This record gives sequence, C-alpha cells and structure tokens, in this order.
Amino acid sequence: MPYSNFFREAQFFTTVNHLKDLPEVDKEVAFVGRSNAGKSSAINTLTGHNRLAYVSKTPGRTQHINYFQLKNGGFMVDLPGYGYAAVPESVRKHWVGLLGDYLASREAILGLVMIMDSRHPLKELDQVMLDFFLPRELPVHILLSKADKLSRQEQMKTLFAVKKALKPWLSEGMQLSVQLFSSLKKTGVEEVEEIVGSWFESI
Ligand SMILES: Nc1nc2c(ncn2[C@@H]2O[C@H](COP(=O)(O)OP(=O)(O)O)[C@@H](O)[C@H]2O)c(=O)[nH]1
Ligand SMILES: [Mg+2]
Repeated sequence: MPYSNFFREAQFFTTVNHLKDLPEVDKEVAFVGRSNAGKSSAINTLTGHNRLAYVSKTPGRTQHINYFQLKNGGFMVDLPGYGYAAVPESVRKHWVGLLGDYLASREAILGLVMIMDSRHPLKELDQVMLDFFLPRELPVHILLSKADKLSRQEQMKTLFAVKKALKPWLSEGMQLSVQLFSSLKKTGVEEVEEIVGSWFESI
C-alpha cells in the first residue's frame, strides 16, 4: 500500500493568477469542478487540514490557482471553480478559457480529479472540461461529492447513471473512473488515494 495517506501533510506552495506564472514543477494533479461542488472540502478532507483550501459559503470567489506540495514530491493544483452564476458572463467565459488552456496544454499534469455534486452530476461545463482534456490521453477521476446527501439507493443509481453518461468519452478512449465521496462523512478517501497515487507512481 505505497499510496496511503500521501495527501496528508500537504503544504501550501504558491498562488498564481495567470497561466504564464505557473510554477516550474514536473508532476501535478489538477482538481477542478463547478463552484460549490465541494472541491475545497474535498482537498481539505484528503489532506487532513481544516482550512488548507478555503471552504466558502459564498462560492465563486477564488479566482486564483493554488499549488500544494505533496509528500511524494508532486503537487496538487486547486483551480478556480467554474459555472458560478453570480459573476458577469464575460468573467465566466474568461475562467472557462483559462481552464481550457491549462487543461489542454500544461505539461506537468498527470491526471485530473473532477468534483461533481452527486445531486447534480455532469453539468454542461463539466462536459466541456472533459472535452478540453480528452486530447491529452491522461486519466480523469470523478468524485461524486456530498454523497451523504443521498440514500444508499440513490447513491448507487447516481453512480450507475454517471457511468452510463460517460460512455461518449470512454468510447473516445478516455481513462475515466468514478466514485462516491463525502467530506462530511469522510467516505471514499482511500479510493482517491489509491487511484491518484498510482498516477504519481506511473512515471
Ligand atoms: N453535506 C455535505 N456538504 C458538503 C460536502 N462537501 C462540501 N459541502 C458543502 O458544500 C458547500 C460548498 O463546499 P466547498 O468545498 O466550498 O465547494 P467549492 O466551491 O467546490 O470549493 C459548503 O457549504 C460545504 O460545507 C459534503 O461532503 N457533504
Ligand atoms: Mg472552493
């Protein structure tokens, strides 16, 4: 079990506002998701910090790209949430463009962790992000977050429905995996560690 707990004791590394300022690192895993999907909570849960990534009641604030250094020498990148309704359309488009450029071109990326609220999975912008990332031929692991808000039966139904809805990307050869996750109940942590850990080991 070489991967266990490698997110623990992650350290804040740097914050940047522009793609041209991204740090020179060679192994990073990117975390993306719609605003309010539970991305910051997931990062905090995985790292065992309460406030490493800020958890917000007012989503859409974080426009920065935050880097956290992991104990295995790699980095975790917390990217701006997308799809927040209360920002002007021009700003939203700018973020989507920024993320698209990053996903399409950043050399250091080993894989993508995409966080989706399990009650509202695979929204249009999530699909756009998968499309941006598809040509990279790199793995994507999807966390269906806030799973505690669903009954056991609803969880299974959602997992099945999402897997089915991912077929277009799977048939394009994308390496996709999906799991249920809850920051509140701390469930699904080992599964993420296992999968994302293997990305760092693979090169
Ligand atoms: N019930 C429940 N609520 C959660 C969970 N994860 C996040 N939330 C709540 O969802 C809201 C948005 O979470 P946040 O992590 O800030 O989302 P972000 O915008 O994607 O970074 C906050 O009110 C969190 O407390 C979870 O696993 N279960
Ligand atoms: Mg956040």
